Amino acid sequence: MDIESLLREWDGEDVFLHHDALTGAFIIVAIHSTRRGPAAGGTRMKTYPDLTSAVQDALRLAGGMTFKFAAADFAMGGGKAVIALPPSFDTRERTGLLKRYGALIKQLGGLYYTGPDVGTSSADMDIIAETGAPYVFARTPLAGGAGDSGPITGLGVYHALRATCEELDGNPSLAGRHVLIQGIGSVGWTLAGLLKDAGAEVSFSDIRPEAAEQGKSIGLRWVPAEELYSTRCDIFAPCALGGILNAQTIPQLNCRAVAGAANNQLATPGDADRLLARSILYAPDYICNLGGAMGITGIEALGWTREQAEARVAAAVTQTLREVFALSRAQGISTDRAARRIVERRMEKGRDVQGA
Ligand code: PPY
Repeated sequence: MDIESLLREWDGEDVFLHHDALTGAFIIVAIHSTRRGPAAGGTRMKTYPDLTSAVQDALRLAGGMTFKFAAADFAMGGGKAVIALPPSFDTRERTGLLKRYGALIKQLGGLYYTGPDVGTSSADMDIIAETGAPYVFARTPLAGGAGDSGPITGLGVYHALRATCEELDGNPSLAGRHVLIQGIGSVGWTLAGLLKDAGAEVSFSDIRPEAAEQGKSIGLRWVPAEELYSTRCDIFAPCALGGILNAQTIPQLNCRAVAGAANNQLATPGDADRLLARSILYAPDYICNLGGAMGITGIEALGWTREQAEARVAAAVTQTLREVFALSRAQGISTDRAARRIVERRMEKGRDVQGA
């Protein structure tokens, strides 16, 4: 796929492309939908094989944000930014690049609000906000923000696992269930802790060598990467990068359900049907992981306390997943398709509310 076809086929509103001549980085800001409110979504910063894959990632992630906010029934639209670093990026250039990126956000004048994603942190949000304020979520508490979005995202994913267990056999408890987590970064780590506390058996895999020791130190069982997909477990929880549910991996899966934090887990929409055909229950990713975006924006933009945010995230994830599972069961359609129908209904409602 080339950039021209990607843009022509995209169902979003706007894409901004900026070349940062000082570093050679490309910045892509994708505004998927402002129908329900200003477009919000994190900034992903990493190197990509080429500009086309960076644009493709930005477009797909932005669409996911629209779904996430609509699923949460939240008055916010979907957007996402990608900072595609050159292969030879000098990390001493990072702060300058983030400040110039902030200036770009400022220029957009509130069309797009950013936050953290893979490759960026709350400390980075502080730097971006030096020029990009006030359109930056999840700054550090010292700078007046709500801090890391990982823990509240992880809490939402935990409730997604409970709703998934409930759908499997009527019992939401995680006690005695075997969960396999792919990636124990900020979100996976929170999830692992909550699962252990609930009495689950937790295994994990992570491509970072230091993570193996970290996980084992709290009693998680290490699974080597080559055994990851075929390991027998109750729930497989992808909490790393996207595209991992595909024609190669789905036939290997040895689990009853998939529910995790990673964005864009399905490589293609058809992979949802592949899971359905194998009777593996799939909890759509953008519902499982809506806690970060909903919780942080709720605290910062709507003045929720952390306790209120946690309660609302738990309720939004649980209720939406229950609706999705019920529709999927009633109509014999994949959970992905069911979730899209439900979200589209909420999008229509958003249009009425705002009189657009
Ligand atoms: C996501 O959920 O994928 C995000 O982009 C995280 C986010 C978005 C907006 C504010 C805070 C966190």
